[in-house]
Amino acid sequence: MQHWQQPSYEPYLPVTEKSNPITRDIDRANPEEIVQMLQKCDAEIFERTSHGNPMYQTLCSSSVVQTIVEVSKRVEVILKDPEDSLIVLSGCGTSGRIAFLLATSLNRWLASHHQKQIYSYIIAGGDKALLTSQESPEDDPFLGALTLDKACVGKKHVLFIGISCGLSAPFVAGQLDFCLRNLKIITPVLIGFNPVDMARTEPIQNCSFHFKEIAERMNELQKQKKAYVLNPAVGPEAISGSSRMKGGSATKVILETILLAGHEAACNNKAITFNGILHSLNKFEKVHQITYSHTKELAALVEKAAVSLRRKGHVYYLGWQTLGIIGIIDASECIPTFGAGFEDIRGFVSNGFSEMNNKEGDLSSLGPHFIIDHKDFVHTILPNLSDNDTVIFLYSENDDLNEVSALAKSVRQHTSNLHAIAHELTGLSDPDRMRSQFMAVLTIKWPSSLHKYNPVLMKQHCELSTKWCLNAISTGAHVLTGKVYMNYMIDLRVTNSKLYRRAIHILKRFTGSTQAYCETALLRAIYGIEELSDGMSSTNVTQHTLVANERGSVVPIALVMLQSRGTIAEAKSYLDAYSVIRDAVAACQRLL
Ligand code: F1P
Repeated sequence: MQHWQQPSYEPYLPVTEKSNPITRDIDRANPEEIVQMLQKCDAEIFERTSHGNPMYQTLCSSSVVQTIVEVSKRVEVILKDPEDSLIVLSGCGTSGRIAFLLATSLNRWLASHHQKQIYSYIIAGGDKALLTSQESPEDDPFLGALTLDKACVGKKHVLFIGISCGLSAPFVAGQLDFCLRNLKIITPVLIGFNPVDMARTEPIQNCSFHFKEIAERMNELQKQKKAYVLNPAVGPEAISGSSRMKGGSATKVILETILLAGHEAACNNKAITFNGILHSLNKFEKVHQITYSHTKELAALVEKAAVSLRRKGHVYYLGWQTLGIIGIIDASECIPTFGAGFEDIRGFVSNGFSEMNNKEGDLSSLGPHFIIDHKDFVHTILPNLSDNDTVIFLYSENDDLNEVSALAKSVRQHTSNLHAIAHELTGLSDPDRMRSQFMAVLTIKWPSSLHKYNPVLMKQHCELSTKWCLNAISTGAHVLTGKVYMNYMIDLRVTNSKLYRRAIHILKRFTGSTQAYCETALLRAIYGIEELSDGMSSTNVTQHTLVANERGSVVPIALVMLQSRGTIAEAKSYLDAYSVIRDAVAACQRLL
């Protein structure tokens, strides 16, 4: 049995919030060790057995595979009769971004085959949330239901897939509740990575249900094939609670398996079978093995990115097609996860918003966070680029390699610190010509046996592989610059109720203080005052998170205050003096 599966291991936390024993000392590891730890953590996604623990099912458990078969058949039915039908993929944060990526990619594929585009995506906070973290709408079940209601107008058959890795987001709970009230039209599917017993039970404001109640009702309805719950345990995240990592990857694997099986059944008459689904999941496991067989090269990129961040330089991902979008997503998630600055890691995609193809169109007028086109990079960033910055190109053999070369040439005039992650699919291109353009190229060669020249599958594999590489680079770089304490995201932004609870847990974990004491320290840090007024302590969590959204480093400040029994100003001065949060805490403890 895995250590984290034992009932006594962090018993009060759901799997998705537990700390992973593999990465306990990640903050003391070197780049190669970091990548090896991430490799092991990600391998847990494909764990074959739950080691006799009946509490957990895994991705390859027969009950999970069977549910994937059933849901794929629903997709097949809709694709065969697309009139008045819709498949909605929805989620918050990373889950919504994965929903967006899949819905837009598959709609594009359908359009290119002159078929009706039947996919739609919903992300809490709207399209702005694709590029920036908009976590407060996640707490709003009514907004979730309303957005889904609007999407379903005029439809007679809807397959709704709601994703909440932690089985926790009120936005998704509200949508699922809406589905349960409209089962004649909508079949709801819930994807997440906790057993239903561990779904969130915290009351939702102005709401008669909580997440667990909804998940339980869906579990019951699954017997009548009216609703489905897909919730394998894939193990705790490498950085505790950071569901952008395993949660996002496992969501991608499950959804792509379902949707591809549905498409192949509808378009190529390929029957959806248990073994076929298992085979597809095994292919994704192979993607994991192939990607992480490049540990040394990946570790070298982690190191380069960390050096850039340490020198107050930047990391830029320049990608083509959806690989560029994967880059933008990875970069944008560093801000709420590590308390990173917006300029630290940034992503750009060729053709910007026309490549994104998002519902709300070009968002570039909303400000610098929404500037994502390679052309913008060339105009605004390139002139000031230096060797302190790390530039990483993301492309595959299917991209316009002349365009890749031309941009590489321009970048080389400013920095030699230019790298690439390149996907070789057929081996028909001239890799040597491309290799000479970069300081180093991490070339991932895909055996044709894996995708049999199926372009959709090839693309999905390259995307997941790129996601793993970039998650490793951005996480590793922040770990090496001291932004993680053991395996906790200590400088998280406290912008919704889930993150508020996580912040208090982190403070309890490191100080051993009581819940009430930790919450008071957190509120002092959020409001920037030593003495809380009565009104402040009693204000609701939403109010606290709105204020926290405007403040930086509230958890590190609260932690140092608790450890040193000092004031806010003293805590801030420790943190200013030490860039590594663990060092700041150690220093203030030495003085006690
Ligand atoms: C949704 C989410 C995460 C994000 C952060 C806040 O989580 O936005 O994607 O990383 O943890 O919550 P979930 O509903 O998928 O569990």
